[in-house]
Amino acid sequence: MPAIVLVGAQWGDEGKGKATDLLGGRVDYVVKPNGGNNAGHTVVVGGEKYELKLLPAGILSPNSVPVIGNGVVVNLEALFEEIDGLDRRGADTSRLLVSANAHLVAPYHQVLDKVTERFLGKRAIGTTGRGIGPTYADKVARLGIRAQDVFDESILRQKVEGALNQKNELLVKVYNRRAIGIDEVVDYFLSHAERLRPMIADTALVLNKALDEGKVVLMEGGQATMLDVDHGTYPFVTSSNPSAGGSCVGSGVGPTRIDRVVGIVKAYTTRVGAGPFPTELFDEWGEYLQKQGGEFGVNTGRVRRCGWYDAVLARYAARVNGFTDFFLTKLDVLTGIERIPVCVGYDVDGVRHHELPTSQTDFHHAVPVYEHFTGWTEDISGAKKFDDLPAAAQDYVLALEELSGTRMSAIGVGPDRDQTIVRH
Ligand code: 2SA
Ligand code: GDP
Ligand code: MG
Repeated sequence: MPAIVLVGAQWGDEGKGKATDLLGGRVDYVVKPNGGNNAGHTVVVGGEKYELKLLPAGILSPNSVPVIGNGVVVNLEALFEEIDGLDRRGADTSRLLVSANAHLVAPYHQVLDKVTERFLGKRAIGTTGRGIGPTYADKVARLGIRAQDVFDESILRQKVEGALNQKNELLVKVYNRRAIGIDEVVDYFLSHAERLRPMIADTALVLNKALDEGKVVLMEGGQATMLDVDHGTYPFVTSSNPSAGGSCVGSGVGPTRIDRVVGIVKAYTTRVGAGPFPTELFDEWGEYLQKQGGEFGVNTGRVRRCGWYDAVLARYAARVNGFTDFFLTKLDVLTGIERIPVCVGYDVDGVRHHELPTSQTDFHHAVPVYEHFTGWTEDISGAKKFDDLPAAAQDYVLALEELSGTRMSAIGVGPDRDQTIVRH
């Protein structure tokens, strides 16, 4: 039986949380394969709003087992805080599994994230400040601390010492900060070990066995394609691989087991943090989308930059992820706009581009070429079927489908779980 992958097609906050939650009722395992508590997923169930950061949105589906995969970086304090918050609201978090191989965010990673950003000045990435980049950097440099390490004090101490030798050099000599003591870090990890112990599993084994038994596994990518460290707008990216391939690496589920890859795409575009964004709006329309769409970071509260739908970007995402279909979200936010622009190409210094420019410098200078579509004024938030949408809204969706090159199988018309049109 199949594994399904959900991937953000733009710069994040497309509504992946809602999409997971919607599919979660029909799946047995929901896995988070990448990212950490930099993510922010809002799920609205029966008018009740949940904001998830580190946990997969599938934690709200009572019939599925939520899994934190090996590709995730886990901040233990944030994990337990989030679990406590959900427990207080009556959600059942007892099924959660955490990969023994997931890397842990250490207190020094957060310090480094913040000082590095400050030192970058104008070139800052605009990270969430959660220590995500430095934790992944240590993983690749083989200086990381994994979840399983907190159960062996002597190994833990050796690893912390190794990491701190390097970090303290940097903190003290380059950043003029105080050195961090080994004991304080070791004690921090040990203080969380017993609570973590029952959650730890060989999650790749669990997931592959489940697939063998015909169960359905959903992989919920964090962040998005354009924030992918390989396929995004480097260096203005996160430090993991949110694209579909990253789901395999971050979960231990091989590509041959996946039979559906859904791209979550917003009916317009947003971005948090720095970096190129060709369709960004600096006029009253940007403010309009920001207000109507409630575009604030779930995690940091930052105002999201807003712009029109970029079909070149959507096509790029469809290509690098191999999307089988798109889930189009927030169509309702466009209600009331007379003529809706959609970017169909870029002009870079007089040269027309139909695909993303190879050079990042060109992408920085890309001026969008727009086609305009007739808008609608009818309230669409109660639409249940595609035919319930006004003709102009149907045409807009069909045009996006055509321009983006992939079928739009579901359409979001409001934040609630039920406000979704599924096209058969
Ligand atoms: P980091 O912290 O190292 O991952 O930051 C690197 C870049 O990745 C962006 N990024 C995000 N963009 C959108 N949404 C994210 N999650 C939160 C949300 C964001 C928030 O869902 O609202 O609350 O601000 C997210 N996480 C990382 C980040 O902005 C940097 O550009
Ligand atoms: P994620 O990071 O991709 O999970 O997305 P976020 O939760 O950060 O941001 C998406 C926001 O859009 C959340 O506030 C959702 O409740 C909301 N949302 C999702 N789908 C829809 C939709 O179809 N219409 C409207 N109006 N809001 C939606
Ligand atoms: Mg988000």
